[in-house]
Amino acid sequence: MAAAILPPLLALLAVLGMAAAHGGLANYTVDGTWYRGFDPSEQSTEQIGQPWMVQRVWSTIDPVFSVSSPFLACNTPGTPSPGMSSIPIRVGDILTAIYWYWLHPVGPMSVWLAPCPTGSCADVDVNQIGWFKIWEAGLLEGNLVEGTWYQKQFQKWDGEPDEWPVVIPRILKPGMYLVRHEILSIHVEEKPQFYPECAHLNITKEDDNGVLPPDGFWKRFPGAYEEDDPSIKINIYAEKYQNTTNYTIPGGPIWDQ
Ligand SMILES: [Cu+2]
Repeated sequence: MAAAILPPLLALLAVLGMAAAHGGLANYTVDGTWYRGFDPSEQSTEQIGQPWMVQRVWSTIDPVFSVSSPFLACNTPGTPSPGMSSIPIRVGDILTAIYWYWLHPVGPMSVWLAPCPTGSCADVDVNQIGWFKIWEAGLLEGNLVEGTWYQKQFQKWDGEPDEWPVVIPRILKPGMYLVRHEILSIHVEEKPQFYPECAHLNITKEDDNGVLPPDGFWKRFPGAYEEDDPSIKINIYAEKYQNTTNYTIPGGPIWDQ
């Protein structure tokens, strides 16, 4: 019975902006293989330095609130774990991000890639590299408050993992990349919550004919977002939004080749 009662209660708390619990990206899967991410609730000494680690370190489940924070890139601190590995994946494959009991219902989600310039992501400063967006989803139907966002739709609440699948672009140049998953939750009035996590990818391709996006798709974190963007600093409960059924996802266009 408890399990049946808990989800609506948490959903209600989330809508009221009172929920203390946040979260993040726990695991990745590719073609049935699971990769473990960092877990802020576990001892960091048992995770940092482990060869199986594929995700950058994030020490708190709390959101990033500022578009100018250096931690907007890959959470706090977003540093690499020494000796960490990368997720092997081919262009055209599906990378699935796994969350457990994601709680917030409102706001857009996006996935970004950044090529690691030296051929290794180990020493990359996530604030200094160029990122491009390969996927996004926002409001699917209805109005901003009561409508269905992808952020709500991907939640399961039955013990099954919340799955967020994204295809690696088929024409992408192979190489070492950082992947950045971001959930932006906007259920609190004019107080956006960013939940970014990053992992290392080793993207392969049968030939070397891949490309990178042209100018106009490249962004920095911080830098990709404006503080006063009406899609970010927003009060979704305002009367003017009562009948609004469209929402512009911030961060510019996706490169969806
Ligand atoms: Cu939260």
